[in-house]
Amino acid sequence: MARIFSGVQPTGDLHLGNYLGAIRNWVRLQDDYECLFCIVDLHAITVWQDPKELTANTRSVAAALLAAGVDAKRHILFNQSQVPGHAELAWIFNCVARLGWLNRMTQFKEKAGKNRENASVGLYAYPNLMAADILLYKATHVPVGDDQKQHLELARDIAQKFNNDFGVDFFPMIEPLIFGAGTRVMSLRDGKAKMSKSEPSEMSRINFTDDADAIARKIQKAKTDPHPLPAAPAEFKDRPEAANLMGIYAALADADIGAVCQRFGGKQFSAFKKELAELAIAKLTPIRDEMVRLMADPAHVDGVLAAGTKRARAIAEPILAEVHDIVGLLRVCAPRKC
Ligand code: AQP
Repeated sequence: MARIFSGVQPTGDLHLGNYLGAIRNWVRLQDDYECLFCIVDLHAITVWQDPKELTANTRSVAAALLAAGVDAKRHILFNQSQVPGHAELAWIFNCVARLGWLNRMTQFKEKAGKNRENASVGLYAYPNLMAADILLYKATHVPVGDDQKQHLELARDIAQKFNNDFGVDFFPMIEPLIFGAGTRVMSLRDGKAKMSKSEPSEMSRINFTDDADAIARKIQKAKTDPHPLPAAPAEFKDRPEAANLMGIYAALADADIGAVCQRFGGKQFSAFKKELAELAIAKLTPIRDEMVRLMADPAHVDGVLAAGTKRARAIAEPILAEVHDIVGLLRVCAPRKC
């Protein structure tokens, strides 16, 4: 079975964008791939995280993933910092990747903003850590959203350069798994901005933790435009909010966007929002209820992560030991636990 590595940052509550763009697809991949699902806490700290919140978010993201259908018995669920091999391989990749490659990364430019001098070195080197996440397990497939495509290309370049530099055929070429509908969910307050955990307005996103009332309220208050709904996707131009809400409906209903436009085209937003809210509540509240149940037992969630960590380390250790040998790092002690 081909191996998949997927990551999510514990930077806040998971939201509908994470669900439709990533997690729902991860769950669907579980029958066809051997999966490593990683809560990437080392990536999270590339921007400031309150330590207590980071710990709490790591647990709640684990609970959310389990509630959404991640099967931690068949697959591996763990948090990145517990497998030190990630940071170690990332350092080796810091020495393989070229500055010019990182300088081209658009996400760094977006996240660092105008005050680039004040961004952390970790934020700049983030793509090298992402390459290490994947290659530490010799994963061959990575489910990615549009926003991560450039980082994945870089991971491929790093694998290739490592193999060339050391004259080995060690790291596999990574293939992206790109999904269709629902890959990019936008803010409920601004159809041009991505739905995001770190956006200050709670009204911009539907969280996994939202109950039925909160979901209905957020959809009811979602930004719209004054026109009736488009009857075809071709009419989405200059109507980002309509495109977003109808796209969310299509993704939640597993329906074709054209069919959704045909059904609601010409109707008012108010009637459509009612149906969208009902659908979102039907799909999301069972996940929320299960998440609440899991969060009431943090020791159980920690236990799941501990078991996953053990299994992740068991895969990573021999791969990292081979990397040491290839690079020529003298091993004078018995292979240590990574
Ligand atoms: N709005 C979105 N639409 C579709 N997919 C999304 N993802 C995130 N937001 C959307 C996908 O979810 C996976 C995990 O993302 P992440 O938490 O690791 O990082 P992110 O993309 O930076 O997510 P956020 O919510 O925007 O977090 P912050 O605010 O902390 O930066 C990824 O596969 C991502 O594509």
